[in-house]
Amino acid sequence: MYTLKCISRLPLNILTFQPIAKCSSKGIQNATLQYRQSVQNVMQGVAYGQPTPWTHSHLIKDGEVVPGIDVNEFQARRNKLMEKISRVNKSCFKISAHVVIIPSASKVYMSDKIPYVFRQNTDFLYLTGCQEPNSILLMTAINDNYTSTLFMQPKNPQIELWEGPRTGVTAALPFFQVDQVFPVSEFHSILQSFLNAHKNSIVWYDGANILQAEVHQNLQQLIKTLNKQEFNNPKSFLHELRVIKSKAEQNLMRRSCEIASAAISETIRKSKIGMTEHELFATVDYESRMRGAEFLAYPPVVAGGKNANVIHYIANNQFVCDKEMVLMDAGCEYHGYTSDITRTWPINGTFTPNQRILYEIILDIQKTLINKLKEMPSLDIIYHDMCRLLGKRLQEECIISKNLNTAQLLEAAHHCCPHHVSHYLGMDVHDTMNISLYNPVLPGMIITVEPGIYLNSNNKFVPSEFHGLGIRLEDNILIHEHTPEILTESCPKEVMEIEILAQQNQT
Ligand SMILES: [Mn+2]
Repeated sequence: MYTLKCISRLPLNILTFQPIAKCSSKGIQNATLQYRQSVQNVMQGVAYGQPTPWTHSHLIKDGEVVPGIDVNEFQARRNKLMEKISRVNKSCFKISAHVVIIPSASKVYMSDKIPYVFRQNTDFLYLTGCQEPNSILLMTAINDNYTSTLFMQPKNPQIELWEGPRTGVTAALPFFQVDQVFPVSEFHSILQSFLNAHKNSIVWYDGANILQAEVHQNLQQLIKTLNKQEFNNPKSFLHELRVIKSKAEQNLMRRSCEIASAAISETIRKSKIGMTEHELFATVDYESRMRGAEFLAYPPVVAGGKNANVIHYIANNQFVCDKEMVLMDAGCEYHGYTSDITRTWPINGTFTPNQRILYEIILDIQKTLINKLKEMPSLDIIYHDMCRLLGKRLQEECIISKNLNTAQLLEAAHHCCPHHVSHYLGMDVHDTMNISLYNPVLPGMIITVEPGIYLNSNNKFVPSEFHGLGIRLEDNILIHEHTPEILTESCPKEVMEIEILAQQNQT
């Protein structure tokens, strides 16, 4: 059992850094029972740096480290990562010791003492559930023995008076159920001891992504003294784990998608001629938070009229006039899991004939692509299908010339929709970017399907009467063996549904 006394004994082990516990799955189960009891008995009086079951029972259940995710799941994730890393390199290099370093994010300030909203480094959060800045996770593998060590900012009444409680070193051990916890000030010497004891070990650290400047500098110094050229990046292994969502993650994603679907529906219902993009932004933000989302997952695109031709339009400061459409790309973050939806609707509640022709083309293409997911294609195949279908449908409606050959038609389609049609979705909006778009989709993956059309005044392929129109439809899909599950199904997109909804608040 992990108790306070256990920590005070630990320094005896530091220098050789022998693993003090091996995380077998049976060990995890036994430890979990003890963990829950010990955490409850010992730690209820401690102020934590994040919600706990006994301080925020409306958010987080007994046995969970963050809302919806059990402490076992975090242990299993760490073990799986270390298994992957040791297995691959055992066969390649015959090296038996590995050390993986994952820093947390640090606070970022917009001006003097005014922080941006803190967002934890996703990989660190995925492996620990720890929400605190300036912490570090260090994992080691010696043969088949794995250890996880957290380095936490120590308790400090003076700082905590201003910034709120820190979990601290003592409470972190039973709460996060890692093997060891030390103050962050000891990170460097403990790492050094490990590397001295295991001279041929491989150091895994994402040197391209500087999260804590001081830690990064120290690590670079260290790698030089070890005569190693560079770090090995653990990101691809982590993304291989993260791209497949567990049942707990699927449930959180379902809820994130439900919230954003309801918030966007409600925004369409409240919209009317003469509203500003800013007011529509405020509405979707409000409706998301009121349903339990922490915040919007990204600055939303709220584009009236021809502003929709700018793919990443986020100025959101213009009026939306009669006969214009609104393109809204918005999603929320719910307990660390994001949704990413786009809907386009006529601000006055009725599509013009040209708007409707284009809308129906995009809707049809989107449904075809979603249906195709049954065949478990790669996202790249879905993209090429979109380009092909877009060109074909625009020709059928006599919007693009029928005289174009196949290559010219694809070029025209690419001109009308210059972005990809899909990305992985999860804790990050553009999730697991190290996973190739050429891989076939697998059960447990969550992806977006988002065909669009943007006809700016430079577009020579289409008649000028279509210029200024911009439409995108985006849904979030959980891949299953036979039938894809549309997590954003409750957000309307049929022409009739959209028109009825958008007509409700017109005066
Ligand atoms: Mn998207």
